[in-house]
Amino acid sequence: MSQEPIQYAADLVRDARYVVILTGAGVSKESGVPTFREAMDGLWSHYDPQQLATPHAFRANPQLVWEWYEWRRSLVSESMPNAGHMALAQLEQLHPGDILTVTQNVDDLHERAGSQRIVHLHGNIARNKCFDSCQGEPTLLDTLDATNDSKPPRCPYCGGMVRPDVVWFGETLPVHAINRAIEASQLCDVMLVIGTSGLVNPAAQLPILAAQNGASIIEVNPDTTPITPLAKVKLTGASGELLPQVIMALEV
Ligand code: BV8
Ligand code: ZN
Repeated sequence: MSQEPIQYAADLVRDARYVVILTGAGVSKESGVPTFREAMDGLWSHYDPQQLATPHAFRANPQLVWEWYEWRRSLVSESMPNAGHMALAQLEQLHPGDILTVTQNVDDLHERAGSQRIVHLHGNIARNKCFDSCQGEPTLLDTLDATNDSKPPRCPYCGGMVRPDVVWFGETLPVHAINRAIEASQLCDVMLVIGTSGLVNPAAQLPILAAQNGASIIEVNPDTTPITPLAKVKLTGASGELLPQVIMALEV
């Protein structure tokens, strides 16, 4: 890619008081974690993720949904942060002003890359909770009864089904997370929008909110998305290749 858009993006970030980094599944793709719409390869290819990631699907076929998450968890645990995650963690260190990473991803790759100021809009695939929130919402379960090999496992408090602590379609996002993301989107001068198809709401509204409040949108994505028309700078390509170039241009 020509250096021009890279340098322009770096200049916008350097001059910003408040930077929000909004990421989607694309930022984890080079770590070997399939993007959400690709998370259905092989044995899952005949399922639609939007049909599986719902409370309805879990009630109808708890073992199938549980095994899909077990498969995705194994991919996440075998993966490592890629150069894109590392560049974003470095940006958090380098940037003198406010900076916040708002992720739609349910993996912990931003944390493992060293980013510290992170909001997870859609939960965390590695965490489990009681499907019936029997001790309150969320009833997090950090230890499961290893002797009980039922799929899904059973809640130690109420015997109900255990589910992953992620936000399914048709479920509301954690109030604290979405409120913090909305406030940051209204206040930021620059929003880096990385690796998201911009199809899932309410996350997809955040770049619109930022632009309405005068922020410059920088999109990093090999494809065109509904967010592209809002972008002051479009870096077309893989985040693992482009983000390190932006960081290098920052230091110029
Ligand atoms: C809500 C956790 C209020 C689970 C996820 C009808 C009925 C009910 C609801 C709705 C409805 N119509 C609309 C809705 C709202 C619905 C919605 O938006 N649906 C859309 C899809 C039509 N949203 C909700 O239900 C939300 N809740 O609205 O509550 C409510 C309540 C009741 C009724 C109505 C409203 C909850 C949404 C959260 C869903 N949970 N994840 C799990 O992971 O299993 S969303 C899931 O999609 C992932 O979190 C993922 O991050 C997210 C978005 O996808 P992306 O991250 O963008 O990933 P994707 O694969 O799509 O794209 C990857 C991108 O990366 C691509 O652009 C690609 O080009 C790019 N890329 C590829 N390689 C690279 C790259 N980029 C950079 N570098 C690369 N190397
Ligand atoms: Zn319970």
